[in-house]
Amino acid sequence: MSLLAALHDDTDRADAVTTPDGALSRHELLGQAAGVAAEIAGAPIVAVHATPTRATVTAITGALLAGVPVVPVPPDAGELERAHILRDSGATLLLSDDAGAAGSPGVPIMPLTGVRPGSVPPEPDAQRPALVLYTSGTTGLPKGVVISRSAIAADLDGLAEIWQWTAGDTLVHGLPLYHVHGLVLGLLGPLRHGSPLIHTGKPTPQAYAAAGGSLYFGVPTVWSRIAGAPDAARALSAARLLVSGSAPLPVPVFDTLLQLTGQAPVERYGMTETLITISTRATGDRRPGHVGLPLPGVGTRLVDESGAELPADGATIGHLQVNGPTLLKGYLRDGGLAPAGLVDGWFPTGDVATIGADGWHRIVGRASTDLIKTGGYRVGAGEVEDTLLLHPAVREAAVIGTPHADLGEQITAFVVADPVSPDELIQFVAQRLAAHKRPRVVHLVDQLPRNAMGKVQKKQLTAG
Ligand code: MCA
Ligand code: AMP
Repeated sequence: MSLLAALHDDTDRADAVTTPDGALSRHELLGQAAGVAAEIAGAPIVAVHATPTRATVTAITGALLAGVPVVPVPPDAGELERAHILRDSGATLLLSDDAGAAGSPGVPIMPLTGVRPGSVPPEPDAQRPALVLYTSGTTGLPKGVVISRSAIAADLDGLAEIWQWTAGDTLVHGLPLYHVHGLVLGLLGPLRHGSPLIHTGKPTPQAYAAAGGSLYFGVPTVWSRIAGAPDAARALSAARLLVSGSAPLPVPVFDTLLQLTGQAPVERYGMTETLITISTRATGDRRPGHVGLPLPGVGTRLVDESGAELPADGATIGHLQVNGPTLLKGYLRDGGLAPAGLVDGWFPTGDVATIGADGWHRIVGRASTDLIKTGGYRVGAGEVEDTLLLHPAVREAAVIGTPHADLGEQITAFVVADPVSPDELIQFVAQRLAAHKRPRVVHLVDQLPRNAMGKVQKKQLTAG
């Protein structure tokens, strides 16, 4: 079956994808995307300026039809981050109709206006890379995660099975089209399963309420804002499934949504490197604070620091590892494919969890304090620290996530510096990295707490 199976039934002239700038039927999307595919055929990899627009949807779809891997570039990526993504990925073209898109030397911008509809090329090999998604590690610049077409197909089919996701659904979300959540589930899902997509632009409670869908995706910050807008929440009562993921859904938000909409949210867990691996089902239990059972074909286990397997007794906390058909092919490094970091075929997620005797999973948190989740975005402390250190006044920097009612965690920086204002440092980071990576709070301090080895003691910063 082709990756974007439902798209190939282009007899349907109804709107398949609606973005804030207009709608595309399957017929229009397939024709225009096939035209893009013809233009870029043979390119090693293309970048797409990933705004929630018809042009972005057409560009990504065209590259997938052509079998050319796509690297989506966040539209708000600062200059440092954009240059890194374009250079590191080896992209030879940046597809965009947006006047605000910026290429870089050697990466010209290819507009889509004027591309003529084409005929659909043969389906590329399922093992080919489909996407290269840049995501933060604990240190250094973001890494390109290489995701195959077969991993995406397996994940979307698993989700269709357990969520009873069909062409009869209308999916609504307002998530960015450059991460797994908004792009793989939120765009490729509808193109595979045939459910129309309504992208709301900014995911406000009012936009979700007005969209009238059956299936809604959101990160916990989105659901928390909806829970705080009772009229909007009540308008979602008629939906079939409200799905939350990308970060822990606070129990009070779960409870308020249940109370206002009459239905408990479906929680699911995943990573850029593994796609979605664990989820609550459409039928059966939904338990606050729990993410449910592995997807069909996915294995999970808990291990201790030495790698020894731990019991699934609902109480023992261990490092979560996953395996199955949805794992990454590897990381992009030096123009080639570097190993995926599997341990005996298992991917170490970096999350700590419990698994009950009944197979239910609870994500307890992350093993490292150096990966922060803010508004559902994964941000590496090291990348923000390295950027702060580029400022001439900054001598030392330590970045942590601190609890935040709306965002889950907020980025908080502790900085030793010559005279400089916190605001200048926040703007300095915002210019270089994506907007959500800038610290919300900068504490100027005389020194950072260090141990005898000179290593910064971040736990003491949290306490302070
Ligand atoms: C942000 N702002 C700031 C600062 N930071 N202003 C001053 N100082 C700062 N430090 C600005 C923003 O630019 C924005 O301005 C305004 O403050 C509000 O920002 P914010 O509070 O962040 O809210 P928001 O812009 O409304 O965004 C909330 C959001 C967003 C819509 C929930 O965080 C989001 O789209 N999250 C989704 C992330 C996601 O898709 N993750 C999936 C990863 P202005 O209003 O002017 O713009 S994939 C994944 O995790 C796995 C696979 C999985 O399981 O899904
Ligand atoms: P990313 O690679 O940006 O997709 O981030 C993946 C990380 O998000 C995981 O390793 C988890 O820490 C976190 N995450 C995703 N979904 C959930 C969830 N439902 N509950 C708790 N944490 C989650």
